[in-house]
Amino acid sequence: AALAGVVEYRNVTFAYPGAESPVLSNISFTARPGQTVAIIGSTGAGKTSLLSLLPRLYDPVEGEVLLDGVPVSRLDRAEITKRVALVPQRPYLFSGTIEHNLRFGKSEATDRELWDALRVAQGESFVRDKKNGLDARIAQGGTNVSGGQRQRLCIARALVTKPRVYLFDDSFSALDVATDARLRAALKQTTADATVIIVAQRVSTITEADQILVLDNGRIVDRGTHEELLETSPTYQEIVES
Ligand code: M5T
Ligand code: MG
Repeated sequence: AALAGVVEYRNVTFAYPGAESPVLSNISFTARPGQTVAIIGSTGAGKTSLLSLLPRLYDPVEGEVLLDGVPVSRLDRAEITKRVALVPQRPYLFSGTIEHNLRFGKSEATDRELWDALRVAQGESFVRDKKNGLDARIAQGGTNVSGGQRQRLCIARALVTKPRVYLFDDSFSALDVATDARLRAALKQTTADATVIIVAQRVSTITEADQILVLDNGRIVDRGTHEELLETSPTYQEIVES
């Protein structure tokens, strides 16, 4: 099971280079293939920072992040990228066709695979509606598509790489509630064997997660399922009511 996709954060503390105080303190959790782990918490809590440590955008100052039992500090980024796809909070599209944007990171994907990914990401119909389909041009920064379309193209791009681990950083926030629900249902099937870590703003996006981590000021203050947290976590209750 060398390529299973088990993610473990072990006593991770992290500060940005040059910063005095850590933005993450003593973070520990495990996410296994077939599981969805959700991270919720107020703005600035450290959710994006937490995700950034797995693909080694930064390295922890203490503790370890492990992928299939191996500290990621021993893997190079290219090796990690084959197994881990991060859909960033501000998804990036570059100047080129939709096809170029989708193939970024996996140039050998077939057209069939691109359309399959678009279908799951709920992006099939708007690409079909474009006169040139996959050949339609995207402007630098994706300024000629809506925020929700941009998110869906970036989710499709991640699906095309068929990773073992998906990191979704607030990837559903620009979608209306119905599209969000359809996308998550389709994703659930497609990513059934993968490890999914998802940062969300809306509680409705994560009620079915196997484990929810409540992040506050860089610390995991509570963890459990939605039902458990409703009973035990005042911080979670506040988020639900907000
Ligand atoms: C946590 C600081 C940020 C905040 C804390 C990305 C980034 C963040 N920070 C930096 O100093 N440099 C950086 O490059 O770290 O920020 P976060 O992890 O982005 O928080 P979040 O994702 O929970 O917030 P949000 O608004 O996306 O819900 O003090 O200044
Ligand atoms: Mg963030």
